[in-house]
Amino acid sequence: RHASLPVIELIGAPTDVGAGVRGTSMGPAALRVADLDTALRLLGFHVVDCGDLVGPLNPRQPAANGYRHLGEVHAWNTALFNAVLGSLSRNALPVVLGGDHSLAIGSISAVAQDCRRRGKRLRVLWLDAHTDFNTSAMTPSGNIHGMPVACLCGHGPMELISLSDRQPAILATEVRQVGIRSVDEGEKQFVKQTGLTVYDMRYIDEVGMRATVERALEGLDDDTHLHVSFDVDFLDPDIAPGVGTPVLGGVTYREAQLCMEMIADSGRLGSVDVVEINPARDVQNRTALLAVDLLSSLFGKSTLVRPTL
Ligand code: 4U7
Ligand code: MN
Ligand code: MN
Ligand code: MN
Repeated sequence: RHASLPVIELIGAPTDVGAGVRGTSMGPAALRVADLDTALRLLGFHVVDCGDLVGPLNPRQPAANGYRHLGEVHAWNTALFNAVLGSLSRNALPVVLGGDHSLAIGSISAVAQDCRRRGKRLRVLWLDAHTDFNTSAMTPSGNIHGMPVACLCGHGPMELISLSDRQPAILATEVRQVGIRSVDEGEKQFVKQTGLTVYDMRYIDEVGMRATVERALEGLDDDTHLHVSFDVDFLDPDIAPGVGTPVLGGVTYREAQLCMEMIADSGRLGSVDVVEINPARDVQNRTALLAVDLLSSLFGKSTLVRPTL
């Protein structure tokens, strides 16, 4: 192990209460079976598996006031907020193993609070097929995993927007979204109105992944904490079938590798969510294995010593 590398703490959050399709609660186990800890240790990191958080079961209820399972989502996020804040206070690098994407409310609320305490700037890189910017007024499903970015920006129920010491937890200007290809009608208007920076699939098609990630990481300085929220439905469902909400036309294997390698090269990575893996929809744990492969690149594995471009 290298003394200069941070300790990586794996925090399992086996929940699917924020999703429409059940099964992401098996995500942490799938990532462990795919040997995430070993992959990161091979890169020289000291890895501590903190095990799984405990929270309420899925009550399988319909939406009430525009939200499904608000109380359960709140309970999981409170536990995760405390776990991530603890990890950051130990100067570790937390990797949240989801679980559905509603977990990003707790993890990023904690990251934002820690940044304020340290006087650091924050950049959130949101890798996803979806913008996750719905509110109760516009959600077509009531599923809170479609709402975390809105909640973090202060648009959501009181219990989810007030986890951290400030409201809103983050500013929309701190977020960059990459890989987007499914945005609901009302959500689209709200994204535009808010001025959220979205690099959608068409943008990637037109300028390429290299220029896209360059722009998404533009302006990072030595004092910026970079949080990567990696929803595996960012990837094309042909290579990542084990997700609850697959959308055609996603990021290819090579594009994803380049994206992860460029983030690693920035040297600013401070925390990660890997969410929405659904082993019940997967084929031979392919999606978790792919996620581990990509997380290795995110943490600095590179295949070649390459010439300067
Ligand atoms: B994910 C959806 F309607 N937008 O709100 C919704 F299409 O965390 C999907 O990105 C949300 O996987 C997907 O229910 C949430 C739907
Ligand atoms: Mn292992
Ligand atoms: Mn998502
Ligand atoms: Mn998604």
